[in-house]
Amino acid sequence: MARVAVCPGSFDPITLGHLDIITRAAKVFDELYVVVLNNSSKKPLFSVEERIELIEQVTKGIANVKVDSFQGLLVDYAESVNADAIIRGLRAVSDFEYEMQITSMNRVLSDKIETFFIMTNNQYSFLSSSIVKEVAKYDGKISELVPPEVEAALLTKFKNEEK
Ligand code: COD
Repeated sequence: MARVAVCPGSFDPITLGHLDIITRAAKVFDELYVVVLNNSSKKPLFSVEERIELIEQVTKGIANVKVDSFQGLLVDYAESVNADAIIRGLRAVSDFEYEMQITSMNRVLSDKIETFFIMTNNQYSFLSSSIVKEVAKYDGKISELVPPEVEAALLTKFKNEEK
């Protein structure tokens, strides 16, 4: 039986830290759905369509990854694709409390899906979409933080915002 996992996030935009988690999870599961969801505590810079396009571009070399979006609860999406697992990344102790809260909530909502955590690669332990946006906004160097497609999209976004 095929093992299916969902890797959910805001991905605003996708970073090398996200891509590392996706690449590693895709080696363990037969199918991996990378899904853009709404995090009500964040105001996104990129539209859902833009985020999906960037994820598709940077994961095109990973055959078992599918990219999608969903308006609603993560567990409802996970059940709709018959997922066995939710994959989340952990960077530091500071992630733990939030991750524990959403994992516990998801378990209350559905007891069919297990959440698995993949520890960040040390190289990306400081990396977040918010930090990347902050650096890009003030013309800092982001080429070691995001794939080239994302770097280009960020440059265009902030150039257009200046106009
Ligand atoms: N290294 C390793 N992992 C990383 C790194 C890095 N450098 N950067 C990010 N990650 C991990 C994060 O820890 C996370 O696991 C994943 O990558 C995605 O990160 P983000 O920041 O893009 O996504 P979040 O945390 O904003 O996603 C939150 C959701 C959108 C999944 C959540 O809000 C949600 O499930 N929303 C739908 C509504 C719902 O179901 N709510 C009930 C549960 S609270």
